[in-house]
Amino acid sequence: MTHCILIGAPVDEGQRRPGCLMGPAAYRTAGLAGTLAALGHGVEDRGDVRPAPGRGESCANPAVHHLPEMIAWTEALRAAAEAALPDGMPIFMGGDHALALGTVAGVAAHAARIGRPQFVIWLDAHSDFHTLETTSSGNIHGTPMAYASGLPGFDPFPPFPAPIPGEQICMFGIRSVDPAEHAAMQPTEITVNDMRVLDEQGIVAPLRAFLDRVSAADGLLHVSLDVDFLDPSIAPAVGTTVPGGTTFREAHLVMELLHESGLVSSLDLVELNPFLDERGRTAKLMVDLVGSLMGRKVFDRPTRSY
Ligand code: 6HN
Ligand code: MN
Ligand code: MN
Ligand code: MN
Repeated sequence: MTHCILIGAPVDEGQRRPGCLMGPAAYRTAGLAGTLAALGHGVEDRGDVRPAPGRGESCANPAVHHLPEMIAWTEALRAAAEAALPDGMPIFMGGDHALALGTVAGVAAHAARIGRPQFVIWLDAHSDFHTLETTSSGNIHGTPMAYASGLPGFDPFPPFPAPIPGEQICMFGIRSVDPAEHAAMQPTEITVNDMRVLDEQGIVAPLRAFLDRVSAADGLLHVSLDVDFLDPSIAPAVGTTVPGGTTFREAHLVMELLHESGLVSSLDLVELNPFLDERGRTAKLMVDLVGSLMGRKVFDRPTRSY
């Protein structure tokens, strides 16, 4: 059984539609702790992270929004991740996806400290591969994967502690990539399983191929789950809906396979905007997906061993 450490990350400054700051409260209301406890896990809620005040940093791109606040969040969340990892599996309850600048920095620093490779699985409609220089929306939630890859263009931020090689990053569900992100990803070895790949091959083969690599390398695996990975028809509570997302069963299957792998060491739940939800259905679906990730299954059957 896993010691699950819930960490609220009410980040709202990575985009412009207020509401993600209510995410941690929505996950608590939807019963995340009880779901984990019912599966036999230990649960500790460390409350919400509070960043220091911003220090007024600026950058050359005038579009960039809430830069000082996001630097402060990045520092605070990195510290929270590093503090939690020796004790158990942190589950970061967002908050918009800009929180991943901090959480992924923290997990990468921890992995480097203990001498294991850090892998990342990015479940998202978007590649989130802008830098502060290329973003035209100026929304920092569109940047965490470029930061984690060690790209230049993040000058006012602390340097990313241990940049994650592209071979250790796998994206699923992708269906909205801006031209500058596309260009920046070209030279990398990141595996981009866009919706076309999932339509053609299904989700099982590409996911197992990646999990086999994590396992062979004795890696740690960070999962970053953006609500917009899911089709908007089942998950309306997100500010950046894109049609053509994963179905209810595809999403659960991803979670079930991740559980079966035994490889997941940390988790982000991001972009839930409870203000846009319909009677809590998106929050409840996200909690149910965490249930599948943490071992809930309909029927016990022999599982694949990694
Ligand atoms: N997310 N590429 C768009 C932008 O504004 O940079 C959308 C970003 C979405 C961010 O998925 O967390
Ligand atoms: Mn704002
Ligand atoms: Mn995202
Ligand atoms: Mn997204």
